[in-house]
Amino acid sequence: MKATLRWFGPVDDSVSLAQIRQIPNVVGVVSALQEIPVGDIWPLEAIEERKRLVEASGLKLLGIESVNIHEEIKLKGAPTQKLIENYKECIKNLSKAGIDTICYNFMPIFDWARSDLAKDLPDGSNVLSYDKDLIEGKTPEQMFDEITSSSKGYSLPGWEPEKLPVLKNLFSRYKGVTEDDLFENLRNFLSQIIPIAEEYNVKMAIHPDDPPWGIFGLPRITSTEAHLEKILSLVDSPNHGLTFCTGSLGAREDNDLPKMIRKFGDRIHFMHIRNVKIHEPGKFDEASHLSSDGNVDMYQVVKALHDIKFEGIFRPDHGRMVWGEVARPGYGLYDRAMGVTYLNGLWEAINKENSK
Ligand code: DNO
Repeated sequence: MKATLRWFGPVDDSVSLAQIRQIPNVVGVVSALQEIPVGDIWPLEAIEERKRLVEASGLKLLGIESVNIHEEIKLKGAPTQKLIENYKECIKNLSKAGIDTICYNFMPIFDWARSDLAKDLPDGSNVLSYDKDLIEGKTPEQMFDEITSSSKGYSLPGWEPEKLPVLKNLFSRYKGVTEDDLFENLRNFLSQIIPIAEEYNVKMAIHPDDPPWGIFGLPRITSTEAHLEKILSLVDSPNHGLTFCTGSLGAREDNDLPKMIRKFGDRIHFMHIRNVKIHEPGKFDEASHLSSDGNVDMYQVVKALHDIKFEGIFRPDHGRMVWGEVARPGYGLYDRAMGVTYLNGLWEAINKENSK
């Protein structure tokens, strides 16, 4: 498997490509043009420019995280068809620039959600954390305000400020939208874009819900093994696969991650690997990557990946803020570098054990 880090580009990341280049075995980054409004076509020149920048550092641009899906597509509103055509153009342009993996999600309104972006831990580090009681006590607007105002000035993909003024309207439009409706809207999207992904040799990789349960009464369809199985069956194509995020899925104890990895096998195109410490259902902190710091058994996760001969890209996912680092919540350098190094160690050990 190929190790990458997520990199938010030259003006919106505290971590440089030169720093990433020095982490052992990290061969590339995944990135995005988050300055382009959701729903617009990504111009080929802008993609190539980002690629040139990455390659000049000695790294490769190994995937896009994310080309976000416009809310109208999820709602199958009037402009859906035009927006799907735009999405197809993005796929084509990314393919022309040599990109073969695209991550996206189909979560209504909010991407990931947390009740605290910097919860202090006893060891002096801080982490992103989720407490359903705190979330349920807020209005969506309050949560939106709190999250965007704790971003330390960095953009938070999925939390674009232009969403705030239309939040109420979006919520009213999701009233009555069931999980089945959302599955159908996803099917409508996939049935049109996967043929293009096939033609252009691009692997589409849907990211799970984070947290993996409904929030504010919105439908969620990417939280469990059964959900992912259903999603994969919507369109039967190797180009329609998963971003398997152990931190998102792992916040539910009924998700057996190693079993799911073995089951979904070569439909997994991208791995996000991180740990979570579950306090009780609906309450968790993000943790260091180490198995004993959380509920995800990293050895079993990496072993399952080894068993399926996973050759796709992976990235250590969110890290804690340690050593006084100031960075976008979840995306500092130090803890992610420790995380990926630990994962490389597990992979090496399992690999050597198996080749005896
Ligand atoms: C959080 C990320 C997600 C992910 C999107 C994929 O930090 O893992 O925001 O990028 O859900 O579209």
